[in-house]
Amino acid sequence: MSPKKSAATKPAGAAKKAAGKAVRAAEAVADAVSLTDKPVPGAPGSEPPTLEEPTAPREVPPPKPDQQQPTPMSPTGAPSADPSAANAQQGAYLTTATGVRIGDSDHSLKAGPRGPTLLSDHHLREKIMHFDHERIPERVVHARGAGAHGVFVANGAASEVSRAAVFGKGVETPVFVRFSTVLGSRGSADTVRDTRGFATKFYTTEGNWDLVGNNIPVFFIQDGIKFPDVVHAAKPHPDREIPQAQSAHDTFWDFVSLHTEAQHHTLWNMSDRGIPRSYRTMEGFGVHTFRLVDADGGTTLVKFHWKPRLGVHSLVWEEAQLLGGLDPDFHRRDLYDAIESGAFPEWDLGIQTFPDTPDQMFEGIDLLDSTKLVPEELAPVQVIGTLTLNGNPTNFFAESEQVAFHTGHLVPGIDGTDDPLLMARNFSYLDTQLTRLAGPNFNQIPINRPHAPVNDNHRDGYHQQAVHGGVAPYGPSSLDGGCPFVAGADEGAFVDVPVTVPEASKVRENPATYDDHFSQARLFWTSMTPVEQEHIVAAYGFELGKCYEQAIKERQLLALANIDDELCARVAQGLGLPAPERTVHYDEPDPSPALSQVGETWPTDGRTVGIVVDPDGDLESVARLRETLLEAGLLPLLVGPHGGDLGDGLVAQRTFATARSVEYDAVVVAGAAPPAPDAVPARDTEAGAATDPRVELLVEECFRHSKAVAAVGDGRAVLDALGVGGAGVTTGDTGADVADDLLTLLSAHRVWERFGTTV
Ligand code: HDE
Repeated sequence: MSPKKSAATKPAGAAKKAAGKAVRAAEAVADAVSLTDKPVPGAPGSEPPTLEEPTAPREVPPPKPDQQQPTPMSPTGAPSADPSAANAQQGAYLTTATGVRIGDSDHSLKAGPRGPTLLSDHHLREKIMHFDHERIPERVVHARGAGAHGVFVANGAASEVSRAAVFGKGVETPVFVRFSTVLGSRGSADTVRDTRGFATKFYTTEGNWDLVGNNIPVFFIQDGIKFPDVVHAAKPHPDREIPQAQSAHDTFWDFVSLHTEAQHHTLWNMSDRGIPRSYRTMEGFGVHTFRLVDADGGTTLVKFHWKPRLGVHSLVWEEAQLLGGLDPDFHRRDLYDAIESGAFPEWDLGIQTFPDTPDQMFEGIDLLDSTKLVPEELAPVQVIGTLTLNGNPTNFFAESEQVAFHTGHLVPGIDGTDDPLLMARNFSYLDTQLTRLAGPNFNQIPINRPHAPVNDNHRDGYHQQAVHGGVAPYGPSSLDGGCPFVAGADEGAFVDVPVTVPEASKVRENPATYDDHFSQARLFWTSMTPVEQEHIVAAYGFELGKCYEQAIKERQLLALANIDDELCARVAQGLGLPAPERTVHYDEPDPSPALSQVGETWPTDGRTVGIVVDPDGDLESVARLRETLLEAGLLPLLVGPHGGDLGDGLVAQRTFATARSVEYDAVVVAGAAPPAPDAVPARDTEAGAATDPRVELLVEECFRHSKAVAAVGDGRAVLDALGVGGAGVTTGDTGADVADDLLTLLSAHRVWERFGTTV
């Protein structure tokens, strides 16, 4: 059964049940368990700072409870004796890099207070030298990302088709996952329209397995030799270096309109999949077809899918754009905060299985063509285990930046196929780390160290961490007792599958099946609901509208005509251009309803709710609502006219000045707060206005973005004044009256009816 369906049926009821349960809990609330003091995620350190500068030497504070470090392993894969502090700084005193205590790090050594700085100041030179080299080259693609620690627990279902230990029933494997955007630089915004990376390193007992996937199941190109082309086209223009982290520019559309095999992936990018709500609400895909090998050497072709337990959800375009400025760290913050507050993100890992036939085709779909997906209706996704992310990194650079993934990191029982895209990747990922991580020993960096014994006969090189014994790192050898020895299949060796390669000539040529560039793009388009189609039309309108060259827009319209005439006509209309005729003909594909994001309900864990508070209003109702939402696993944030104490022990986490709608999945107006003193008279308020205009903006934006809106008590007057009502708006006397509705609305992610299209 499709996990989408099974997950959907469960949460639908579950969300309601949770809501009811939460309200009952809140009714009983007050004096019993108080969650009021539950910390809001995001504290910068594990201890609150003192007002005065601390001067008494003391040990380094521990990491925050939500943070994990790479498991301490030796560079050669042996468990390290020293636990959590193994990699962290030591002792109470500031030292040089070689451990000598330092008495002054604020003044350089000079010949007198006004004299020249002396070259003999080693501490100055070492400090500056290290600082000068703190940066390493960012990834050429996927530079912007964020990672987390977690665990993968297999349910045993894949053991039938793969001998990999990681798939054994109940086997728990530590993992590190890194999510990323593709195009932007390391400091670019999280919410740009782009494909997202979803890379997982499994530290299995048989060595590391990396599943380096994306949140979109198809890719722009069929052959890896085109990768530099598509990336050069999508990156900022080489002359002006603009635009940053965008596909809305001429070179991108120039390439994809000429290289039409990119049209399917591009359509996914133009859909809501290109602007995820959260990393936690993205699917992940291995994209290529892989080959699993069972204990008897039997093989099965598979595609890997990550299914988020919270469902697949997206931003709307205006939110994505606003967030780019208001909170460029939106996705990484969401991930870290969810983990810190215990709303651990979860995904089921699933496989679609296909017989390993000589032609490597399934139902007419070429399994070696990464521009094609296999609809779940034809090959259901079978769940083989669950991933839970439960630890934030302790140090971004050491972990998320230095983690090195590689498609060639496979373990016995999991193998690749001859997909020419995958084969180029197998070269590329090794090669790129050589410069990015400065040498061949990157697997000895703590986050990359395997949790399996390493005995590789590789020696020396930059930053060698191991102290290898012996004299015979070669084979055959008789010195060192002939160690190390190669293993047989029954001793856990990775055995290459003897796949038959058909007799052929060496050619630079694609198979004929690769010529179909449009049928699956159409499949995706016809699988979308009207509201999703509307978003796609708007996205093309925006992106092509940003192009300078008319010819490029016209050429892309030709491609759209071959996907769908209505899509083409609507985009053309927005551009003020005629819609061309279709030129490519193919069999009408069956839609795949599993590709749509709309129409189900999902758990609401970790969803953010802004509660606008009037300090002179009903604070008891606010306190109860906050506890109800916390009980239900959400993150309520109180928005007050000022920071600090709002009365009755309630503390503002946001103010009218710092809050903006895009941070919240829903908003509750729990009082009619008049304009705060910091509302700028000329811009923000009119004399005598009843409500702070920033609160009005908050409500209006939430409404426009089809989010749940609630008002309680005097807050109802604010909604009335704004004319906000109808579907997805819930009101009541107190917080308890709206809590159930709010959770039900949030479980559908958005108030889809409000978009004005037939869902
Ligand atoms: Fe990548 N890709 N890629 N890629 N890719 C990199 O490796 C490359 C492709 C993906 O969080 C680089 O370590 C080539 C498909 C992710 O560290 C580089 C080709 C898919 C990440 C590279 C592809 C991906 C990368 C840059 C075409 C989805 C981020 C830095 C043949 C299935 C991993 C690095 C992380 C990163 C090359 C195509 C996913 C340059 C040549 C298809 C998630 O090696």
